[in-house]
Amino acid sequence: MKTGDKYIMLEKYSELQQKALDDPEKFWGEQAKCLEWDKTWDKALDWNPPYAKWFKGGSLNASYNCVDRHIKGNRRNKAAIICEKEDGSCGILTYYELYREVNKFANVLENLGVEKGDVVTIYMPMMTEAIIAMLACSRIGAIHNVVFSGFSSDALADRINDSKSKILVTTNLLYRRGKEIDLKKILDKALLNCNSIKHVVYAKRGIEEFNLVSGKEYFWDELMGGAKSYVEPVPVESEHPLFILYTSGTTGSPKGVVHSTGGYLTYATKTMDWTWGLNEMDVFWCTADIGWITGHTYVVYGPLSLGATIVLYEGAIDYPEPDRLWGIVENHGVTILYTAPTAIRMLMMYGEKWVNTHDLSTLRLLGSVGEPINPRAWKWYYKVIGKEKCPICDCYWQTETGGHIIYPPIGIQSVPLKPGSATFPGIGIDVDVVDNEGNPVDANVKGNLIIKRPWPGMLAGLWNNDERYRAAYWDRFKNKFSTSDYAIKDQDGYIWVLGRSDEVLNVSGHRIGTAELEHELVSNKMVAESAVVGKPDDVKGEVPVAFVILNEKYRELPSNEVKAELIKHIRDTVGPIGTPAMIFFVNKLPKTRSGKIMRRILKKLIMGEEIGDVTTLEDNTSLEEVKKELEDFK
Ligand code: 6R9
Repeated sequence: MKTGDKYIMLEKYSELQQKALDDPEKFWGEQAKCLEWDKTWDKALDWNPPYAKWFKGGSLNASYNCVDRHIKGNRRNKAAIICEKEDGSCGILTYYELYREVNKFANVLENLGVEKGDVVTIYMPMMTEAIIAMLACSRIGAIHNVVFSGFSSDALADRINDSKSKILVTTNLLYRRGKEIDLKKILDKALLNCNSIKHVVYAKRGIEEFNLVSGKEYFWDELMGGAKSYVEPVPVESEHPLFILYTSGTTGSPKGVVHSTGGYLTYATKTMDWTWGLNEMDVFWCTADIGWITGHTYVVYGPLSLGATIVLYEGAIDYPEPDRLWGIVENHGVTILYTAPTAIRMLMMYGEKWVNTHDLSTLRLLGSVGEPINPRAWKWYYKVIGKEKCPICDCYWQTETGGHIIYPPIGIQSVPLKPGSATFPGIGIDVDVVDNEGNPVDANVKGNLIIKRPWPGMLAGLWNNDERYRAAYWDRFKNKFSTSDYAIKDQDGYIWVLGRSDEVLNVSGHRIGTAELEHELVSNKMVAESAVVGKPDDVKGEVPVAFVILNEKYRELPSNEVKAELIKHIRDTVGPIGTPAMIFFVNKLPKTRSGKIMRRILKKLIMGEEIGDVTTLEDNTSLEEVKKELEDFK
């Protein structure tokens, strides 16, 4: 590897990478020994494109690997989870305590009739019970389906129905910015449309009493009171699904990404180690919500499999004051902080004075994930937070990849960093940047980021949707994995991820399909047609902007009222993260002659850029109209 005229000596990384790519089966077979297996596999990789079976013939249990094996040794009384709530209250769960809770809740699930292969939906904020429920599912071979607690009733109902989930584990209240949010109301509405749900378990909070449907709904505490303290972990086949996690796609409804037990857990554990090089003194804080993949891999499975101490914080990171996050780092002695560029930009906006009242000297590594980090935020993070002593680990990956796939392997050796680049392909990850025909592009030329061979963390499939699995990831580049991201490889081999090449927005690091938002907008009786595009935003990275054609009879209504109604509608159907930052009313949308909305043009108009070639446009008046709306807005 070369940088300018200096050669970068990444011997350890290069050596491992060579081994991994020369003989992947042997390499990954050796890596999988980081876990305890009930039965060793017959074959490390069975690749039948586009399906990979990792560690075929082997069996293991994820909860055993995340709790039982630690309590047998020195980590028995080590803090597993330091949990802090927004009101300042704080608790610690040791590995032994976590073990007991997981066992008891596994028994609760058994008593409710949950069996291996059943789907359990978990709709909870960052409370320890959510992690306990996840691990309890894996203990008995049930498949968890965590739904982000900020999602609306419709989004929750869709995910329950698509996964045919039998059980819902949840709570009645959310605490956010000093307020109590009534989750029960959202749940009641969702449950009206969820026939597969047989039982609901509420980890009740607050003083408000509420009635339960007898024989169907229960309180967590009551069930735990009568539960057995030990449940034998069920060894499952390596390919057995550990979880489903829904994520936005280019078209239609969200996709149920399925991750297997053996491959996923091996990859989560190894990338955790290769990225951060954890030691027993570390306090690891990944601020991602467990409703996203980052929460699955780097709040729960990666750290707990390695026996680390994690911080779990439920609340806003700038509440009650803008220094909340820094206070948590100081109070718990966080050594590794892993957060998103959107959070960094927001905290940067508040200014250094909020940082400098805190002792952040425990920090040794700083992570970034969710979107490309802009150099200004990178430098602030590096200088003001890390005091130029902590490397920035910019980790690129996706729900589908299970763990980091482009990241600086700092756990192995130090790496010269370039602000804005996630550096090199991860160990065992064979990436390339190619043109639309699949031919590699030259250095510094933008292309599509693909992965040329399987890796253990890759998704096992889409829940009950093989056709979509092939179409979304494997067809375009003939059995090579398409990430749907644009990237550049520079002259030194550094990869720069530039953003999505499809119709998916990245709002505060969260994926939202424009198709999903458009679908919900037109489900409102006032809307005839809509087009949603992303607009760059200083803090959130990107925000949705909607162009809407109203049905005739609603056109005379005051536009502010209609806007408010549509925003409410999106909040109710998609959730607050989908809220359009702007809504424009038009009579026509720019379309191709074949009737496809030209979002590319709308985007350019919003950005004030040259529109370029519009020969395929059906009718120019639509453009003039959109331009006028935007002008009026200014
Ligand atoms: C982990 C996660 C995936 C999309 C991905 C890409 C963007 C994530 C990034 C990044 C540049 C990084 N992305 N990390 N882009 N640099 N370090 O966020 O998963 O929610 O599935 O989103 O996020 O566009 O395709 P997910």
